[in-house]
Amino acid sequence: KAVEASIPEGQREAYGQSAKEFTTKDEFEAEAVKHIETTLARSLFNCDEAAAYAGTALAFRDRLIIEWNKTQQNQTFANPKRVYYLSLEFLMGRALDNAMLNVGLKDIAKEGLSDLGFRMEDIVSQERDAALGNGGLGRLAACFLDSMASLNYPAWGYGLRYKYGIFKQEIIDGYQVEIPDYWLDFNPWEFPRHDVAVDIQFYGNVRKYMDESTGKQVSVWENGEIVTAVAFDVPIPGYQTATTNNLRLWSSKASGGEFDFQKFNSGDYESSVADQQRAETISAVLYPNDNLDRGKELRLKQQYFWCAASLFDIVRRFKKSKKAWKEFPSQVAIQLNDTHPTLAIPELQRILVDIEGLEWDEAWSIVQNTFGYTNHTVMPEALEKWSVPLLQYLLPRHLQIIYDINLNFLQYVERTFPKEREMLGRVSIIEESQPKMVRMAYLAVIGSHKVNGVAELHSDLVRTTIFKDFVKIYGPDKFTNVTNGITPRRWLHQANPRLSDLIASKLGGHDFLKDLTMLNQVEKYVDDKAFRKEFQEIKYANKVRLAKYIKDTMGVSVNPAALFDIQVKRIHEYKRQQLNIFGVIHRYLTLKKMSPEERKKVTPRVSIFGGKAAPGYWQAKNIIHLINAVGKVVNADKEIGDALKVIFLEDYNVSKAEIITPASDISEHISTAGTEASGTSNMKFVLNGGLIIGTCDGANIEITREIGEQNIFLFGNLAEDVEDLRHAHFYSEFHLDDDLAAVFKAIREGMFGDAESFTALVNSVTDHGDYYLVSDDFHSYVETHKLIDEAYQSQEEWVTKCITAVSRMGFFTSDRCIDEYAEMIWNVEPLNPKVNGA
Ligand code: F58
Repeated sequence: KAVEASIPEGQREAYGQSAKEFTTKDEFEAEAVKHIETTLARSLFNCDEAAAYAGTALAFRDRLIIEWNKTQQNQTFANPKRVYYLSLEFLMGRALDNAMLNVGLKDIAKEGLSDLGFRMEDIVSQERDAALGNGGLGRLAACFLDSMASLNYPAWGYGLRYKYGIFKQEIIDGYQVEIPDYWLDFNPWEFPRHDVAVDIQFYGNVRKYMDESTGKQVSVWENGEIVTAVAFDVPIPGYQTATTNNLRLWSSKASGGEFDFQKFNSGDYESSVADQQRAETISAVLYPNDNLDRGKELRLKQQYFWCAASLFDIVRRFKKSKKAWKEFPSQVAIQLNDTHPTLAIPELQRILVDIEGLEWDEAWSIVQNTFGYTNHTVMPEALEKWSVPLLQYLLPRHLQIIYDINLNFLQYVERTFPKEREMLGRVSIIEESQPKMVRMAYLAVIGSHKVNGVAELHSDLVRTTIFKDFVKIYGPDKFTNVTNGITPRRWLHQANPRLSDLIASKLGGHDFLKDLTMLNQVEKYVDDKAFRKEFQEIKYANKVRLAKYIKDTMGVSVNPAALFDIQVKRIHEYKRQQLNIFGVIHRYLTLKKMSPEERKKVTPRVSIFGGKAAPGYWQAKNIIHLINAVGKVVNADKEIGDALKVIFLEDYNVSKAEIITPASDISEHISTAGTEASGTSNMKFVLNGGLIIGTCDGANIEITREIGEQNIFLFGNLAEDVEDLRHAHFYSEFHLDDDLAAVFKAIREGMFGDAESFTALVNSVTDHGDYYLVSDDFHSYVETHKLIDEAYQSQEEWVTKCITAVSRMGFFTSDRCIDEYAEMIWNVEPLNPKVNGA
């Protein structure tokens, strides 16, 4: 009814019968062919795989956009409270396979493509990854979008449309080389909205005056430079639901058109083009650092540009409803994915006070009730700070607002804790350094009503370390935990269809993909012979697929019957790929000492690594170099043969993860205790029937609790002991583990080529305090790998562990996360996609 009434009379009849959706193979083929022949202007006679991909993608895009329109209409009419997920990163990967599975038409498309002479795998792999993220944080945002749509939450993602995503990695002579990732030459999944454009201001000055009519002080931010934000919308289909949500990405362009014609006509070509390029630079590249804050001006510009455009959009949507401002937090929940969008806090305060004329306190209460903040790290080098002079220059009004927020906050603290004056300096948003710095995490805490960590241990550390004083000030309830999760649609059903189908065959269909706790019913089959056999065959087939990929891309043959030991994630000292490769060297030295007979008894291994190092992170690049150098020697050693192979997979990304994850026997999650906030690949590997070796860190702890201690290989020192150990390295005698000393000796003697290039890596342990406790944990790491070798020898026990573990992974779906956020932080409810006749 509501829909009807709002449609102009003449258009009512047409409503609902406009665009048609294909449902059969023939209809799909017709749509795909139409796109190939018209949209692409290609003849079917020279339709190659790229064209077939494009035709298929465009056919599915049409379908999605029809659902998208209905969803948005439905949300407009129902006008429920919405969630806005602000993330500077969305690591989406490929969209076609996901779209086909979510709308339930992959089989139809497969038959249709086969009619046209194509294989589904070849077509799907034509697509470039949308790689607008670095690692876990960006991928989490992508899983959350999938879950929010699948659970019918009225939710939008807001991000930046980088022209260049995370760089492509090539390995040349064992070294990482970065290649720009220009991914937009054909991207059928975005819809430019040239009509949705917002002007964003930078620089300038603040003028204050007294408004005679109201008697109020008014601040005007003026004389700035304007850059325009243009919206690009990406449809996010839910799994088996009509809900198709929106991811809105902002692209920057010069305001007032392509370039300044005034300047152009007066002969000043260069500066007119330069202005245009300067504007476009804002959304040009994703910063490739993970867990490191570098404080670059362009990064701050990106942050403000995206926050301001998103808030303008959100506020505009709210104002259409004509509700009173105090209703804002009952209509809008904004989640800050780490501190990167923290400028949204002073920006909303600015909109409410300077533009809408609200009183400071009323505005501030709206702000606090609107935002929630998710923290992803307690490591000091990753906590964002911006220099006061830079903020003063780029965003003068925001700096004033931040100072006012800080003043009010410190006055409150002083009143409440009059005897603890030394606390004021500790909790101030402004760090009294030279230059002064704005601590973004503190601003995020103060401007939000809830703060959460991403795994239990991490959330405890958040409460007891970086935000300890704030727990005292606000009470413990403001700080909470939402343990991370992953979408089982992509990370099981799409990446490992055979395992998904095996589970479905026992659970009466694929409903478990929407309620992952149903997996617990799989445990009944742990002793079922046929089930076990099929489970093992699937794992083997997935290993064969990865072995083929390794052969095709690197020319190295690996034995799929060997134990596949995988560590794929960003390269970082805290994640300790160096511990892994030192362990591999130790294994190699041990094998070399054995007789051929002895060697035959050892469980053969393939050690597989993958991951990118930030371009400026020299030590991480040394780790990559060492892994490749070791691989070169070991893989060529005839004496060793299949007993050990060492592989570094180039350019690890989401689509490669979909091939790699289902193929592990063991995967490594071995960060120094207390450093990995959660980790999410640990969940993906276990869900795909692999076991893990890990430290007591992040979500490993909860995975252990769920799947049982006997089904995981834990080792190493505990978080609570890390500080003392580090202290002891400097103030007591440093003892280097004996086996590790032998490894270092081999490296220094040049066993893996130019010893000098590995000096810094070795010295970080021997001479520079071993900050990441590699030596402290080495012995228990090596011993635990021995247990793994033994356990793998008994395949019967091994498969029991794997099946049991899979069946107990229900907790780690991102659907559970989203329900927790919705209930505990956002106070939003799902919206039935079928109401209002949509
Ligand atoms: C990751 N953070 C955590 N940050 O390291 C990981 O434990 C966690 O599982 C994941 O978030 C999801 O909660 C992470 O990926 C970044 O990459 C930032 C990128 C921008 C600069 C600062 C680090």
